[in-house]
Amino acid sequence: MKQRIKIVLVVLVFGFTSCKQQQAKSKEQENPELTYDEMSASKEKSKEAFNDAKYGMFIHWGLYAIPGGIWKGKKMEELKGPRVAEWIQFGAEIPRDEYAQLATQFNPMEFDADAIVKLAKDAGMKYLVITSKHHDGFAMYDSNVSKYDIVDATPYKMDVVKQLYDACKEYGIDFGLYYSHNIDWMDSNDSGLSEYLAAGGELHDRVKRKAGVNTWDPSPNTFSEYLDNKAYPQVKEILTKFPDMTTLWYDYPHYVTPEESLKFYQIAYDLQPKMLVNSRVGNGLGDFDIPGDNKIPDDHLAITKPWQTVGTTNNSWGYKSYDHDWKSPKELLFWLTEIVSKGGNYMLNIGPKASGEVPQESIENLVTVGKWLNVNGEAIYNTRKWTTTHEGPTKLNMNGTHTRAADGFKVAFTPQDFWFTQKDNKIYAIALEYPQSGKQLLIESLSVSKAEEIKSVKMLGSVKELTWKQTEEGLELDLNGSVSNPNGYALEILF
Ligand code: FHN
Repeated sequence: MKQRIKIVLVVLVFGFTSCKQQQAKSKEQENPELTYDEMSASKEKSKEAFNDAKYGMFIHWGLYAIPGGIWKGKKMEELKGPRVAEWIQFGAEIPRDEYAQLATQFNPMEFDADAIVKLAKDAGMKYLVITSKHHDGFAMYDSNVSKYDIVDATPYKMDVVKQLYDACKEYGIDFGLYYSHNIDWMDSNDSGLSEYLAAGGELHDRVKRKAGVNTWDPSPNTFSEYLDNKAYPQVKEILTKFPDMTTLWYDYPHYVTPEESLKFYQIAYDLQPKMLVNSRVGNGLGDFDIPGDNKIPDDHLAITKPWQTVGTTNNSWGYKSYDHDWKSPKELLFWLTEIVSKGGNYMLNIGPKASGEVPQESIENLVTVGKWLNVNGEAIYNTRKWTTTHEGPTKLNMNGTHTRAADGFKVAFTPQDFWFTQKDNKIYAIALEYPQSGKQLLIESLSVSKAEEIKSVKMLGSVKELTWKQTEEGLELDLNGSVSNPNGYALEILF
């Protein structure tokens, strides 16, 4: 009898153990520790949607809109560091307590989230990303991690990020957030520069200049304490408060370690596994690349990830009261078509004033581009790059915010300038200028030897018949006076 009880006990213990192991295994199978590559590879559907969207709104808004680029009579150009207005605390070396006093003046009663999201829609933009916390460390949402935020520290007392999130959900615009994870002039001490150097970080120019580092009034805590007590918890809270995001846009990762970059990526994946994280999470990670601010890559064929150019409507991200160098609709259309013809996304920024109003010039130019997209959007959205990106005499190299600000934009496109995109059995040829009436056009990239046999050619938004012939020289074309939009047109070429 004893022997039988013993056997039963052994069977029971074995059964219990293996059941536990099975549970553990199934739990493990449910949440296996994925590698970074596996996490990123699991987002293919989101990457395709990103590549379809093509065009979005960036919003830089914070306490820096109050000075608007001028501090105690000095303009950004008279201060150290970048000329962009959101860097004013760095440029003027404003002590943390003095800068934080700006919060007591921040009361943007003109802010209208619905109007901004409707502007994005009217502009033809498919997504929106706003700064939840920029380098100054001030949160534009109601943070439970830090009271240095728009609800707890200002007379306005409302959460503008939540208002925009809700408006995006209502009007069908995808929502994303920007978060400055490395640089925080209020709480990140030296932003990890000393750890970076101690770990043998490369002593390149930016490091030598201590770029972005609060050297004038650093917080007393360590950088690790900043990460553990502010950055990681705030990223978790924004991904929890705003649970349906398409992108998380980290920025300026110059002193974070590979382990820290991976942790910021992992936090995002754990909370919103379908959401894309940009490459400025740092150290080579990220689901989509950022070639640079106001920079269109020439080596786009070498970019293996989805990519996005971010641009300004004038030459500053944050509101800069005296920067009136607004990009015209024609210039903005150039940026969009050049970027999309190379297979990229364009995220174009607005910098609301301290009042919450969007500069009128931004609104007008974005709406004009939106009217062009109303007619020609089929040549932009959901397309992919073709074998040729551009044909014609106007070659431009857009190489950064500073150079665009210095050089201006005095470009005259010609009717012979064409940018190309493709979708299924269609090629689109986009032109920003019409030919003189009666003037024939020749699109050499569409010759019989360079392209398949063309079945039809039409101008989007026009019902007028075009006269065309495909020859060894190219596609010979007469628009017969067709006009679809004053800022240019798109041809749909069917094969
Ligand atoms: O330093 C920031 C800057 O203020 C702005 O946010 C841009 C936007 O891409 N990112 C950093 C500079 O590249």
